[in-house]
Amino acid sequence: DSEREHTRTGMSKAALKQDFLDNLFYIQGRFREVATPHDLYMAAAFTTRDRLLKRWVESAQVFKTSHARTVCYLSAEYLLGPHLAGNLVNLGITEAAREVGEELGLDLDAILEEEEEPGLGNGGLGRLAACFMESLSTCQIPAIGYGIRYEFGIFDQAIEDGWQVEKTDNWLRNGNPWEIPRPKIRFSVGYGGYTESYRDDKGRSRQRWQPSLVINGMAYDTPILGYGTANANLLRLWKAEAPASFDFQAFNTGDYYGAVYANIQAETISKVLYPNDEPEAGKELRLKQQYFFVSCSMQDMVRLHLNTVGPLETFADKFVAQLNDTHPALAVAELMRLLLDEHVMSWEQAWDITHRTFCYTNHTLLPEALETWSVSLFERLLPRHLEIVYEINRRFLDEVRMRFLGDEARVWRMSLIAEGGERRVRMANLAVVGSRAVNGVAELHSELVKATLFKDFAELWPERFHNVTNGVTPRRFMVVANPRLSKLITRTCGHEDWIRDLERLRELEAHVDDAGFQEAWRAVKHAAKQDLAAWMQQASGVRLDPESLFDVQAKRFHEYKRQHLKVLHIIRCYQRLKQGQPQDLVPRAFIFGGKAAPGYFMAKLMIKLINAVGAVVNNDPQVNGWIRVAFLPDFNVKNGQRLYPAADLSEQISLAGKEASGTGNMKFSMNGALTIGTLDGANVEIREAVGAENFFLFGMTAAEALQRQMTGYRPWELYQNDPELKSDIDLINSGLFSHGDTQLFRPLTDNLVNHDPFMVLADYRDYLDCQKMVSETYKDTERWTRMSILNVARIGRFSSDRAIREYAEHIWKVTPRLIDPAS
Ligand code: 26Y
Repeated sequence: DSEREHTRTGMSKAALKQDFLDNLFYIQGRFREVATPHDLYMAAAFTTRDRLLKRWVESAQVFKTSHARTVCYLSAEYLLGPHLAGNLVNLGITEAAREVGEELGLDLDAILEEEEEPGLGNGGLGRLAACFMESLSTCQIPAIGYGIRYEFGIFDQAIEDGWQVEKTDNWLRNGNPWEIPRPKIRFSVGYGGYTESYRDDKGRSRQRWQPSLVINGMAYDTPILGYGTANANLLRLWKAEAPASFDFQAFNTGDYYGAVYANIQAETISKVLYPNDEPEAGKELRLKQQYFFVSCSMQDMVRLHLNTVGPLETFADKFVAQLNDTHPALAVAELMRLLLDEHVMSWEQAWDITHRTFCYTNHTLLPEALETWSVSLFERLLPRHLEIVYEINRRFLDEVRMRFLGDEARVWRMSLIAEGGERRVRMANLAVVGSRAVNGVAELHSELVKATLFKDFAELWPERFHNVTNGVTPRRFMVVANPRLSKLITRTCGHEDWIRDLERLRELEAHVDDAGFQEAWRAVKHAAKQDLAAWMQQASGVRLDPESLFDVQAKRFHEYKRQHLKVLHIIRCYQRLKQGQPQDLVPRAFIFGGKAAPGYFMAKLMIKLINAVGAVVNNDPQVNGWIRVAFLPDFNVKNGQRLYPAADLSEQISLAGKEASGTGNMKFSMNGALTIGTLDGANVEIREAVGAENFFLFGMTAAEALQRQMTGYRPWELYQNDPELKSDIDLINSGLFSHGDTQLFRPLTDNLVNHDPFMVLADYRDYLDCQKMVSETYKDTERWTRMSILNVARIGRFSSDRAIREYAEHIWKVTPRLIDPAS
């Protein structure tokens, strides 16, 4: 009835309040006086969801009836972060919700704090997928995100005695109000068994796969709303389960335990996110996960096409599928299998469709991070897919041979199968061969992709290679994370349009010399620093002084990201202070956040070192007014949102050529932090955009680093010849930070002095000099403020809306499809 309709979808405070109370009553079974904070959160979430569903269902109807070309984003990770605050912003009802809360005696911020974030990703790649889903909706492009509904996401990080300790992330424990289970959207996924030839009813010889194990994937749908639009797209995540019929056989033979065990085995597949951001050789379960979600997704796309458009000949006109790194690259072989074996197409036609469907984004050049699977494992799990990969390879290598006569070395390098030693399937090569477009994630990275990793492929198919520089959504990383800054910007520009058109931040430039605006700008930053200080005190026990420079490095722990370079800087500051030379210093808080892969020993040792240095520095009254070291435990999306607004300085100090893009660099800069960074990834473009004079640049270029590596890099000579560097490293080994244990950090220091694969020592001196400049600049408050304002004013390019528009135009060839908000 229309009364009810209004309550569930109306945007007035009265409607919101009524729906909130209804949901509290009818879904949570509670009245206001006995509701727990969790009940209140659930009621708020359902009230918000009601409004999402209206937009989502209408979007789905329009997309279906208009046969809209649709982007399918295939990603093993979505690092979504909390839904509620983002959805309130995108619906434009944050203030209304706050006021309704006040009328009911409730604090909206406390309710928002209740949400357990879905951490279905490791870091940059997973968060990028989440930003892209939001921007796809904002840009009104029909899209489906496909992935895995991990029961346990990225582990929660605790710090005990300075070490990282991993705790399971039981994010579904209290229920997930944002997802809609779809028990009728289920697909079977096979593993193992054998393939056989047979003759079909027309007498043609065909191949078919008889798997030895079949499990089910069930869809769980989450609506993703755009900002200020009625467009909502679909995030469809698959949960693995045993087929219902599975247990019968076992029951008949009396094997009750076996039947239940089989169930558990099937469910294992979507149980947990692998917490690594580099492949571990031979992880069978990971290959099973990849095939699981890829198979469900491709079957779903085929089903949708048959239900709406019709014959599969036009599949690639209806869909474009974006491979988020090689993790879903099996989709190429799976679509081929579906078209060949299930839909009886010729190889030529199946390949034409498949190849026109896929595009692939590369996120790394690090050779150790490139996925390969041993042929024997691949064959055991996916025998039919291996046949298909071999056939793709055979035809592809013939093309290479024809084009480069007699160049067998090239054929060897480009093959989908690595030979020599254990034979392995190269997923990156499969992704390139199976896609019509390949892109890197920043200009430098995309150039290096063509010049190094895929050099042979770029020579064969130059037109296939693109760049799309990453971006992040300003809704989450400005409006949600930093309401004070957002309000100041809106007040200063006189409109809110910058939120959907981030280039309009440029209008701030007109105010950069306005003393009153500068003052307000500083007040916003100061308030954020106070908030962070208050939170850090209880989260880590470290007291931070909001007057000091907040110097932040927050990202996954990795040697290439060089958190240890930052540590050497801290130790240098400490030694200078102990020697009574604080002239060129300003009071600083060194703040770190980030998780290490549980099996990455060196990264975990870096975390321990930071906490060990912190324990000494923070307890030394002689330096206490000057420097502090804080480790923010459990860096995730929610905690990131606390961090970005409070940073004065953003550390982007990877060895040039190693960080594909980086996206934290953008989030910091959007919130008015200045960057100290190398010419790596998107740093290069950020510096160009904000102006070289507003960016602290140091270090070798990618070319210089390469050059130096080739001409023989000898870190021990640097160590011997720079007395300050030597004394910093020696201080670590002295046992000062380890209660006299001179061996604890040896693996780290020995590696630096003897190998230093990421050339920390080579950039040490330049980094310290650059940090001196940072301190001097910070002393000039007005200059710093101007630089900070200009960073924000010129960061508009790095909105994920811009990135999505580039993909849409150059790669996907899709156009927006407006959903009428009034319908
Ligand atoms: C193979 C598997 C274990 C695996 C899982 C996750 C491998 C890699 C990853 C994650 C990679 C990742 O996060 N890469 C980052 O992608 C960002 C988005 O493009 C870039 O900004 C960043 O430079 C890159 O390191």
